[in-house]
Amino acid sequence: MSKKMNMTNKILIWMVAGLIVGSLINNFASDNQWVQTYLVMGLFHVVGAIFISMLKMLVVPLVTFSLICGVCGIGDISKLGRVGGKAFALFMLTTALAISLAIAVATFFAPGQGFELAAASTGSFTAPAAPPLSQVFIDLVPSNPVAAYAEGNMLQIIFFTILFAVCILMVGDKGKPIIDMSERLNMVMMEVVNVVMHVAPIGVFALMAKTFSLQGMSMILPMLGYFTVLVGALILHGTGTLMILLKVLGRVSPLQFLRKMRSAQIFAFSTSSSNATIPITLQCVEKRIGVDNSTASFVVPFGATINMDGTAIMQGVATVFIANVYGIDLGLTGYLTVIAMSVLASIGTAGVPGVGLIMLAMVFNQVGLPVEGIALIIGVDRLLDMIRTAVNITGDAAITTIVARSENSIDMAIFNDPDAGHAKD
Ligand code: DAS
Repeated sequence: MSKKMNMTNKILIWMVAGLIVGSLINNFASDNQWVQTYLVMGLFHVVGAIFISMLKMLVVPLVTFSLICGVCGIGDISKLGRVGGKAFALFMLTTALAISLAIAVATFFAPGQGFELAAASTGSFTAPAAPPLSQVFIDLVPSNPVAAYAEGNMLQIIFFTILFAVCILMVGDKGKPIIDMSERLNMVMMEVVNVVMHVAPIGVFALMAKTFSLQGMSMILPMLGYFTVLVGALILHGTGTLMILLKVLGRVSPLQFLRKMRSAQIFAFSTSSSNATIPITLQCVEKRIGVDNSTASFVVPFGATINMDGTAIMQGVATVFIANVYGIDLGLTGYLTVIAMSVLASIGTAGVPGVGLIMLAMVFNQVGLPVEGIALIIGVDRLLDMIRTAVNITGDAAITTIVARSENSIDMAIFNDPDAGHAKD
């Protein structure tokens, strides 16, 4: 273990400090105008927003250069198809397992039965128009790649960058300078990630302090049944299903994997954004777990965009909860529809804060549940979004590891070294 406290533990301590400070403010200074204006919505909000922008700033250049290196590193197009096919199949499998587990657990504990609607804070929720599935597939292809990069449209960026990188391979030696340049640019971008990691403790502190200042625990009380069942299902999936798949299919130690994924999970928890966490997930998967760039650069951004096990679990539990609250019996067909819709909905939505609620509206529309029921759970969703985003990126990294293992593109010496790839302090 390195003598100086490693960056992950430093970030963890600052995260807990932010949680404590935020909870104290919520309990003792929630009506203090000065604290709310200058500390919570001033200092904490500004520092947290700057930190999230710094993370988002990394995503497009890092994914682009990393993906070009990765695809060109894979070399043959058939392997690219194999890696993509394995990753996609595993993403769909784990999402379906996640929501099935969620529905089973929620049906067993039946949150929402005998629920006093008046007790809960019913905010308002108007579902944004969800794109039809056909449009999701049409939108995969960027009509203007520059706009896709400018807007950070991850699926379109992945589509165009892979096509561009495959064509670099096809031009043979003429493409070599582009590959060399991309490798250098990718190295620089990974160094930029290290620089950003140095401000992470402050950024995570500010995000946590603001969230817990505003989001008091009292909001949870009327929703305790929903909250505990959902957190229980998330923990079951994150430390159960995913770890069993990692052990059986990946043939690696689940405990060692979780130990190596801590910093990415802390970032995901603090930012509630799989997309913003991509640079950290990539760094963990490559430098701490030992997955080759050729696999990690493709599967990690792909997963951050289409693989959301934690979100699927929220959709499963929320569906059972709202059906119970409104006394609606969905029946087996209804739940099978929920499972299918949730898996498909996750493909077309990006990993950003709150996207789970938009997908939930799509699912409710499909099975005839009242979309306004989402207003019941909106009060506790911010905290739950943090936990399910950490599960989302854990699933992305676990599947990247499984695929890398099956392609012999993981350095097990790095995986087994507890200190490998610690972010430079
Ligand atoms: N915050 C989303 C993510 O980034 C997950 C969600 O909203 O459910 O993965």
